[in-house]
Parts: sequence; structure tokens; C-alpha cells
Amino acid sequence: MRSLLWLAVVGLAVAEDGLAAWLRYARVPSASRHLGKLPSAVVTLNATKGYPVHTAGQELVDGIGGLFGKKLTVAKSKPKGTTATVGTVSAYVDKNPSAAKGLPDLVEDGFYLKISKGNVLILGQNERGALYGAFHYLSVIAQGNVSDFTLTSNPDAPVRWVNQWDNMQDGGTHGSVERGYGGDSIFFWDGHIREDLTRAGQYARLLASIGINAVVANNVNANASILTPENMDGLARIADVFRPYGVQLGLSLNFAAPQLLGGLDTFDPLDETVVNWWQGIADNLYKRIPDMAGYLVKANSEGQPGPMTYNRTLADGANLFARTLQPHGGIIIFRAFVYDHRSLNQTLDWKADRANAAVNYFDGLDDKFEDNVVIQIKYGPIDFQVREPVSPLFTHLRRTGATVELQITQEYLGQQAHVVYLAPMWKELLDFDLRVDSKPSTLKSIVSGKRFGQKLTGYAGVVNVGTNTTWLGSHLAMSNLYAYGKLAWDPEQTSTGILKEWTTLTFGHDKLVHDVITKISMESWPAYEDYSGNLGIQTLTDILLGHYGPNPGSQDGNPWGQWTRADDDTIGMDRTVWNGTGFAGQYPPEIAAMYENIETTPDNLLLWFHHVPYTQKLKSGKTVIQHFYDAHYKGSATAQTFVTLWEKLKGRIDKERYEHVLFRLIYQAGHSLVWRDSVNQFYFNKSGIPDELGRVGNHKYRIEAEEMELKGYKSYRVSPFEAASGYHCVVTETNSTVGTATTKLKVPSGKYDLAVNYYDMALGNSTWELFVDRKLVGKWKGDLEYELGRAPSPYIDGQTAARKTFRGVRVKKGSELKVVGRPDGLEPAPIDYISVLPEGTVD
Ligand code: GCW
Repeated sequence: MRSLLWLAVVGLAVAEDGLAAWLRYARVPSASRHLGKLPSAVVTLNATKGYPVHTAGQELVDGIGGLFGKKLTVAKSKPKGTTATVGTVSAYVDKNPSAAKGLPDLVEDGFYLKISKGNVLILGQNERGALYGAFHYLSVIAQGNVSDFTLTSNPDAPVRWVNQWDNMQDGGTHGSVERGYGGDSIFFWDGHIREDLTRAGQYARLLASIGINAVVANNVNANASILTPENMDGLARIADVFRPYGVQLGLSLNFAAPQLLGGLDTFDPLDETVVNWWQGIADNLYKRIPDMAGYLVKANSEGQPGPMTYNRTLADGANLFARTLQPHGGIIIFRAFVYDHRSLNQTLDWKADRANAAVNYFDGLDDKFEDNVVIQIKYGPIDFQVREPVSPLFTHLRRTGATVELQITQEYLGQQAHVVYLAPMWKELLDFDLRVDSKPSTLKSIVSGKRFGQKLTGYAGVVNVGTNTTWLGSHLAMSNLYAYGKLAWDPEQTSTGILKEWTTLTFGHDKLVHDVITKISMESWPAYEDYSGNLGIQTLTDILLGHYGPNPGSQDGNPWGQWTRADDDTIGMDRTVWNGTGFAGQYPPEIAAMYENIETTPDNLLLWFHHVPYTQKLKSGKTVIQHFYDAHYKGSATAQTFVTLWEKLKGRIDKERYEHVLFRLIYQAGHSLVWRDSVNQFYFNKSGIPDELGRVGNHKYRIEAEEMELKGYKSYRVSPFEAASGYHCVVTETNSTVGTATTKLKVPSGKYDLAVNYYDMALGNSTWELFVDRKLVGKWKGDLEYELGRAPSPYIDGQTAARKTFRGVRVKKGSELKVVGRPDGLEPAPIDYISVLPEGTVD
């Protein structure tokens, strides 16, 4: 059996399909040199199978086996030779009472490591801490650092949770995992808990290795049926596969469950029958899962029911659950993402502002919550945008503990089809000083509980992994999950330091691999911000559909409140107190004063706080509109370099992951141009102000498909207009007949890169063929909906626009260029334009 497991571990490392993520335990360079400095046996103290100390012993055996090819034995008592001893502090002190004095103070989940001449002592404050210590030791030696050291490590905050937005059932517009881009739920299928929970166990292992201690498995838009007795049994099975890794299970609740599931005629939180119903639920859950972490509740938000339905406060709602959990030791995390998406009106009310909602709703409640209530606050006041100021609500809760909600799933940030390394953004947020009472008050000091002294504080990360073997749908996106865990444990770590660790563990030790991944990753968030939304205007993605491609116009004119208030002359949200929505006034005075004044508002948040003319001068000296144009050119140019950088790694990492990443980077490079042109075209059209450098609207290498000679294709006006070059594309005349678009090239003879911009809708798999002088240059299918996990779309728009490039194609002056499009299903093989680019040019 052991040898089978052994093969399984080695096999994982060989397959490189991403499943093992950063826990590959791949052989370190010159492994045999280190053998003498490693333990020969593992001793686990008071280990019970199925609990973390036992798991830690197994990981040490598997890890040292994989990393160094050294086979360890597991012993009960002290064997001969070097030993790795792992257990809790109390189990260790029971055996060695005299050792107690030399041990450091550990907080819950903390660990102590002492490595000396191949002897390894790993002690946890609790079992989970011991496992964390084992993972930490393995990570250090996997990075090639096999030397003596002593380390005491305590987490910065007690709550380090992950939220999955998994639905019980497939379907709906958001799929089986809401805003998930890595496949179906690993937990649920067809309204039930999956029979096979292997992936759930593997997920817990990954999370434990980065210090995550709980997972809320179901969507905050919760289905009441999760609480049927059958599903509660299923949840207990999830808890069983989590338990060996010290990961606790949390549950999202539907506030109206007493009515929807329990058959009561009310869900009023102060009604006694409702209270009793929830108490019964808590008792039944804890009977099955005695170590359950607790609940997560989204109430009175985006159509979810809540206490306000009965004119009760959010505190009444949270306390209802808090009291039913108290006998069991659970906690309730109540989300601050409460706002009204139905009646906000931008035309009637200049002062209306969704950003104001959280502070307004929670005002006056700070001292009303039970002790086991935590308020979970998204980092910014709106919704996971590419740049937001830190939510001011963090400064209003001084008695009640808060967690900061970060989003690992890249909902507004490229949906894992674009590389965006998020640690630098999170660091900026966590390091931001909110100056409460004019004292240092960084966000990280608030969510660690240090600033205000609350006990229950920390981090929540929305991590929508799925059944895809890469977990998130992209190998490079996994650095975000890794960084999330690392920062929740210790926010002082640096973005580059975390990345270096992750890269070594994931891709090995090659310096060039490191240099390339570091460069791409560190440039990725600034690039994405440059080619999506600038100066605090938000991501400018399509907020009514998939939250993916560009669609600046979708922000305004609806009650969702993610407004830009762009008109022909001006843009931005006036959130000042003197003339605007008053949002700036929700911050402590020093910060409020900074944002109130245009002069002191940083450029990168200018349009978040102020409504200004497009000609407003920035601190950089540029106008707002020229900044838009320049940033979009700059960001998309950077995205092109990611491809060439990555290509340097050919042969230096395994083919499987090399190709997988390359495919996405090529796609991203193309889609970044779609972003650039859509956003620039939109604001040029609105403002009428030309680009000083003459780029916007002038594409000299471009041949518009609608201007080619068409047979079986017809011109089609795209909506939104900016999603097509020249506002039009071509589509086949019927769903079953082929179309051709032909033109004679006027360029001098030579080698060119030919780029075809087309639309890949999730309605079929059209085929396109590109010919030069009747010779086939290339052929491709419209099947991105299978290749990329990003939200599928049935429309011809900025979400489905894509580019296919053929490099170094020889053409002659007067050559015939022809695209043949074969529609499939309802997808009419749409083409926007073809660029004939002198080699190396991008446009
Ligand atoms: O960002 C929005 C998402 C919703 C999500 C909601 C929330 C789970 O578009 O899909 O719902 O936030 O955080 O509750």
C-alpha cells in the first residue's frame, strides 16, 4: 500500500497537470548532498489517524521522500538516528516536563520549529499548528535550504477563512460555482453533496499548507436546501475529509430558510418559532460536525432575504445565529456587503451612492453584536474593482471584530484568463493607514485585532476553485491563492518574497523561470489597471453580464450603483461632502480631508472621489483623457511582452504547463488590445477629444472585415459600438452557409504578422480559415468557451472578442487575403478586422 502511495506522489509530480500545485514535492537539485542533514525517522506524538498530527507525520514521509528520495520510517518512540518529532506543545511537555521552560509562547494555531543537525522538532499550539509547522519545514527544505534554524511563528489573526461560492445545483447564469472559472463544484452536484470528495480533501491539504483554517463550502447566495437532513449528512462527510488537515467547515445560510425549508410563515429573527427553528438547525449540525467553524450570512443584499424585511436591524439578524451557535462554540460571520440594488437612481439624485451603504447600514450597531459575531467587509466600498479605496467601515467597528474580504477568484480582474498577480494590490490595501483618532491605523493592524483589541478578526478570501486539475483554471493564478494564505498569516511578507517561494515550489529552481514569472507577475496588476479602468473609475467591465470584457457604458443608467457619471464633457463620482455624495466624510478626519480635496486626492483615485472635465490636469501634468489613452496603450503593450517573456521558458519547464500558460498569455495579449480599443474608442466618441499621439481611431495596418469583398458574409452593427473596430463586424448570412471575406493587399512584399480579430461566442464552434493567395495560413475553431473558464457569453461584444495571430507570414504586394468562416450552431463565424503588421508591430 505504501509503495502505491509512493508512486501516487511521484506520479503527481510527473503529470504536472496542476493538481499538486505547490505541494509537488519534486526532487530538489543535488538532493543527495543533503541526506545527512535530514531526519531518518518520524515520531508523531499522540497521533490519531484522521487528525492533523497524524497527517503531519505522513506529509513529512511523503515530502522528504519526494524532495530528496529519502525514505523515512514512522516510529512510536524515540528511534536511533536523526528524528523529526511532531506534535502539540502539551503532548511534548507531557513526555519531557523539563523542556517546558525553553519553549516560546504560541497563540492558537502557532508553531515552533527547531532544526539541528538533522533533528527536527515541530510543535504546534494545537494539532493544526503542528501540521502548519510540518508544512513550513517542508517548504523551507523544498526551497533547498537544508540548514539549522529555530523559528516561532504565530498567525497575525485567528480567522483565516476561504469562501467558496459553490451552488448546490448547476445552471443559472453563473454556473455551478458563482464567479468560478475553474470548472464545476468540487463539493456539490445536482442538489447534493458529491459522493466522491477526493478533491475536497486535496483542497484542504493545499489550504492547510498555507495556514487556512476554515472553508465555507456553499455560496453566500445560499440555497435553503443545504439544511435538509440528507444534506447535513453530506456536509458531515465534507467535514470528515477536511478534518485531517485541521480545516473546519463553515456554512452559508439563507435567512429565509425557516420559511423556505421549515414551513414557518415567517423568518422574523425576533419571532420565537424562528429562533427555535434555528436552534434546532445548529444542534443538528453540531451533532454531526462537533468541530464546525460556524456560519457566513449574506443578508438584505442583491435580493437575499434578511432581518430588514421585518424592520429588524442587521444586529438582530446576526445575533439570532450567534446565540444558537454559542452553546457549540461556533462563530457567525455576517457580511457588510449590504446595499439596495433596486432603487438607487443616478438621474434623480446626485447624492445617491452605493458606496455609502455599508457604513449607513451598520451605523450605531457596533456595540449591539454578540461576542461571537464578526463583520466581513470587502476591501473596497463597491465590489472588488481593480482599484478602490479601503472601505471606511473598518474604522467604524471598534468593539466588533472585522475580517477583510479579498477575492482570489478574479471576477473583475480577468477571470483567470488574464494573469493578474494580486498580492501587490492586497499589500497596498493592508498597508493603507486609515488614521483613526489621528493614530497609525493600517488596515492590517485593524484586521489583526491589534488596533482596537477585538478577539475575532482576520481574513476571508473568495476562492472559487473547481474540478479543473489546475484548481483555478490557470496555473499562474494559483500564486494568488498561495499569497492570500501567506498574507493572512503574516501581512508583513513581501509580494516578491511570496512569489519567489511559490515559484520554486511550483516550477523549480531555474533562475530564468524565476525572473520571467516575477516580471510578468509584478507587472500584471498595473498592466491590467492600465488597460481596463484608470484613475479610480473602476474596472469598466460589463457589469450587467459576465463582469469580464470591456463595456464602460454598462456602468451607468442602472440601479447597480457602479456609476462613472460620464457625459460628453465630464466624468467621475463626486463623493465629496461639500458637493457630492458625502462618502469622503465616512473616513476619519485626516483621510476625509485628503479625499475631499482634488489637490490631495491621489491621481489613481481621482475619479472615485471627484467629478471633473476630461481636460482636468492630473499631478502628472496629463489630462484625464490623455491619461486614459496613454494608459491603455501602455498596459496592452506590456501584456504583449508577457508572451515573448514566457517563450523564453520553452524547454525549461514541463511542456504541459508551458503550453497551458502560453495559450492563455497569447489570448490575454489579444484581449488586452480589445480592452484598449474599446475603452479608448468609447471615451473618444463621448468626449470628441483626439489622442495627442493620433493613435485612437487610426489603425493604419487594419483592414475592416466589413470593407472587404464579402460572399456569404454581411456587415453587422455591433452593440456596444466600441466593441468592434469601425463599429461593425461581419457575420455569415445564415447559420449553415459559409462566408468569405477577401481583399487585395497593398503592402510591400515581405514578412508580416497577420492578426485576425473575431468573436468567439458560447453558442457554437465556428471554424475560420485564413488564406494568402489560396494557400492556407491557418485554421482555428471558436471553442474558447472550453479552453478558458471565463464567463460564457452568447453575444458579439467585448467579452467574446478575441484575436488569432499568425507570425512571420510571407505576402506579396497584391496578394489575395481571404478568410473563410464556417458558422456552427448559432455562432455566425463573426470577424471584426484583420491587421497586416510589419513583424513585431502591435496594433
Ligand atoms: O461581486 C458580486 C458578485 C456576485 C456575488 C456578490 C457578493 C455571491 O457579482 O456574484 O454574489 O458580489 O459578494 O455577494
